[in-house]
Amino acid sequence: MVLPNLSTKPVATLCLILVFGLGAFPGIAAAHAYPTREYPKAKSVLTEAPTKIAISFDDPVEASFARLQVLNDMNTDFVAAAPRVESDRLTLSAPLKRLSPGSYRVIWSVLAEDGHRTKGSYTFKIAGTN
Ligand SMILES: [Cu+2]
Repeated sequence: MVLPNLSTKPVATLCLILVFGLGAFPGIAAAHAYPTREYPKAKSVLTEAPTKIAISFDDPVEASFARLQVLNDMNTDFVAAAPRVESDRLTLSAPLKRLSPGSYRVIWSVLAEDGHRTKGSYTFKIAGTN
């Protein structure tokens, strides 16, 4: 017989650390959503401007509580419409306005189905003369 031992699972441990760290009630923390894939990729240098941004997570995310920004160095947001969750329920995406060569910072925040919010940011570049 195999008894489940949550304390040996990194995800569950992380979840508990975050729950206690934020002072939230200690519930059963099952499924924080963390990114598994990003487009454009973090720290990538693109030769053509992407027309959309997409981040996939390891657990389903709620569209209505998702936030997504793509900021240039003047803090102008180039996300063209409210982000939506694709049919896989894991991928958050949004169309982008026309991006010029330069550096961009992606800032995201999502609510997983276990009610826990995760957030993060990363940068990418578009090569070219600017
Ligand atoms: Cu969680």
